[in-house]
Amino acid sequence: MLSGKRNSALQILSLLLLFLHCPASSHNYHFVVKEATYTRLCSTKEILTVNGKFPGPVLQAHKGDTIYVNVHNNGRYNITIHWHGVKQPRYPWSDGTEYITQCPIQPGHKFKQNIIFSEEEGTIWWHAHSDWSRATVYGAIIVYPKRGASYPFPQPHEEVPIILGQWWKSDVMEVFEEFVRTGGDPNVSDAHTINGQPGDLYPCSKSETFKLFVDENKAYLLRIINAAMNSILFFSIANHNLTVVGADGSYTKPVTRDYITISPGQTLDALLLTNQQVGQYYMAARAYSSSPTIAFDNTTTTAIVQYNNRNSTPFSSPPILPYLPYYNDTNAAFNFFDSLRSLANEDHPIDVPKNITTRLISTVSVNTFPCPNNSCEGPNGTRLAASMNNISFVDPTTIDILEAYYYHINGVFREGFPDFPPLVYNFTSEDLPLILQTPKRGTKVKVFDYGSIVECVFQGTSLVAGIDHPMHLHGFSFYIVGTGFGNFDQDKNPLNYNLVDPPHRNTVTVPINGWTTIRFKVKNPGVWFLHCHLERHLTWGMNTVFIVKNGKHNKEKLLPAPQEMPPC
Ligand SMILES: *[C@@H]1O[C@H](CO)[C@@H](O)[C@H](O)[C@H]1NC(C)=O
Ligand SMILES: *[C@@H]1O[C@H](CO)[C@@H](O)[C@H](O)[C@H]1NC(C)=O
Ligand SMILES: *[C@@H]1O[C@H](CO)[C@@H](O)[C@H](O)[C@H]1NC(C)=O
Ligand SMILES: *[C@@H]1O[C@H](CO)[C@@H](O)[C@H](O)[C@H]1NC(C)=O
Ligand SMILES: *[C@@H]1O[C@H](CO)[C@@H](O)[C@H](O)[C@H]1NC(C)=O
Ligand SMILES: *[C@@H]1O[C@H](CO)[C@@H](O)[C@H](O)[C@H]1NC(C)=O
Ligand SMILES: *[C@@H]1O[C@H](CO)[C@@H](O)[C@H](O)[C@H]1NC(C)=O
Ligand SMILES: *[C@@H]1O[C@H](CO)[C@@H](O)[C@H](O)[C@H]1NC(C)=O
Ligand SMILES: *[C@@H]1O[C@H](CO)[C@@H](O)[C@H](O)[C@H]1NC(C)=O
Ligand SMILES: *[C@@H]1O[C@H](CO)[C@@H](O)[C@H](O)[C@H]1NC(C)=O
Ligand SMILES: [Cu+2]
Repeated sequence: MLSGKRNSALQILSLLLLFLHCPASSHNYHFVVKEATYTRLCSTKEILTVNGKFPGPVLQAHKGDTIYVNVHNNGRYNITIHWHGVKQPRYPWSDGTEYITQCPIQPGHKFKQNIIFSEEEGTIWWHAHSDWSRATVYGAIIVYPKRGASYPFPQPHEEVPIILGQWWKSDVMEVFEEFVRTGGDPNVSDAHTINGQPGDLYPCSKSETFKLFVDENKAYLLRIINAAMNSILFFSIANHNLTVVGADGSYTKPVTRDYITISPGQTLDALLLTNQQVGQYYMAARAYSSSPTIAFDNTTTTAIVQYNNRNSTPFSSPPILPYLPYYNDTNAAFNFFDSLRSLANEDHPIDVPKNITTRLISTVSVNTFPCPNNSCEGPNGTRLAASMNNISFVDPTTIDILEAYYYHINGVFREGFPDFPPLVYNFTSEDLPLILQTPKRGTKVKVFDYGSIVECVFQGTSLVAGIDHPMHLHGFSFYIVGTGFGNFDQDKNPLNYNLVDPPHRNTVTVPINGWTTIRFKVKNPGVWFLHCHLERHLTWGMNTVFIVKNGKHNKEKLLPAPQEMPPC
């Protein structure tokens, strides 16, 4: 009798525990896009939000789930919402890229999106994908292991999204319109943010600084997202290391560092062990910016890790600032990126392509167009631009590329994005002739057969100003098999590729005046955007589109279009 009672009590307890460990995940969300009033840096303004929240709501799912988000546009701007890192197998219809996979959701309209998870597990995120609205329209997506499965690391005591962002005092839509109109550089932001807050080092920000309250000697899983528009960031916590266990929704071998580097579009899962003296410690982030000629936001955002203090005596000294690499420390930035490896164990096997069928080399360049009477605000009165293989991408305006492809509407895009730079020159030379700076405009896509095994080399150039480029591919994660400075050498560099445990990511940072090689299998039919995740470069045209044709079998074909897509 007694033992029976104890058993059922234990059962209830373990059920409770299971319930606590299995966070509630709904399958239906409502996103109401609308303006809301926020005060930062001593001034108040309207920003675009989802459900009035900034950062926006957290989506939670388990590996392989499908969830539904009904997006209502109650704001003043056209909008689309993209699920960054979600592969959406055979269903680009919900990828949410303006004029690539859908026409925008116009004010007063709505659009229901299916978020189809497959292999991704860990932290990814969602954000707006129309003009510069993603500056404030973003939030975390947490993908837990399949029900009943556990993390490939000890269960953390708590999990906390840490979303890094960028804040302009003026209306960010005006910053966007202004630099598009003048052809110059966009105004630099006034602050970086952690979970929407600039932190103690900025005026009028102290009382709202984000605080993470922790118990001693516990493990916290930080789900770190770089949602900034134009800043690659260094991030660290005073007196504490971070053990990275995942990147871009794939597990990594644990790597313990005293700082991390994270580019816009990237995510990292990192364990924080609270093994220091009870006290307050700053976490901080600031920009990595390698180009001596490009203006950037050189300010530091902070939040506070505060140990729960049983004696409740106030902390005597102010928190100390952590070590962060110097803003132009390229070695520090890439030393971190290059330290990441796929977990690649029995439970999380990887499959690095070895037998390549399709090779692609693309330059990624900043460019200029001439301007009448040199009246633009780019260098020497030009208009700034950007390109891949010398094509500056132009969005369609009458219909998106996916619908044009699916319904065979001519004249919207053209095939034939070049497999190779149209001109071979010393890509990273200090002084290149000005004639090379002017690209062509076009809406050119690259078409792949289903099942192609692709290797793609991104080659940075020093045209106008060399800089690092976080390249993001929709619909896939890829293996980063090699990277280096200078010009890619087709004979030598492949000999050093990592085909054993390369990191599996959706956004790769191409080093300043350097190159990166990615590999992936093309088994996701659809229309998938490829672009630099520095927002100004995206606006300037450092983009292209991969169209993946249907395979032979039914399971290899695009799913039918939803009944209603937003009209153009
Ligand atoms: C951008 O900066 C310039 C120079 O400081 C200023 O005149 C302009 O008003 C700014 N634009 C916006 C949209 O804030
Ligand atoms: C952080 O890592 C370094 C190198 O791995 C180690 O020397 C140091 O003791 C660690 N610090 C803490 C606080 O764990
Ligand atoms: C950025 O700030 C650091 C100190 O925080 C300073 O040493 C450096 O000169 C600044 N760099 C630029 C380009 O403003
Ligand atoms: C970084 O900038 C400083 C000046 O702020 C300069 O002295 C140093 O050479 C630069 N380092 C690199 C690697 O460019
Ligand atoms: C490599 O791919 C080619 C073309 O698809 C195929 O003929 C060949 O058998 C493959 N080799 C291996 C080792 O898989
Ligand atoms: C360029 O300048 C000339 C002479 O000042 C002027 O007549 C012409 O209208 C200008 N063109 C444009 C496009 O502004
Ligand atoms: C601007 O013009 C000068 C003189 O012709 C030239 O040396 C410089 O490279 C030009 N800069 C750009 C970015 O075009
Ligand atoms: C290319 O330019 C770089 C940087 O100026 C230089 O070091 C290198 O020697 C050049 N390579 C060739 C093949 O000219
Ligand atoms: C890009 O194309 C334009 C137009 O054909 C040409 O003038 C320019 O030199 C090309 N630049 C490169 C880097 O290929
Ligand atoms: C909003 O989208 C519609 C449909 O594509 C387009 O006609 C309109 O110009 C867009 N508005 C703005 C401000 O971009
Ligand atoms: Cu870029």
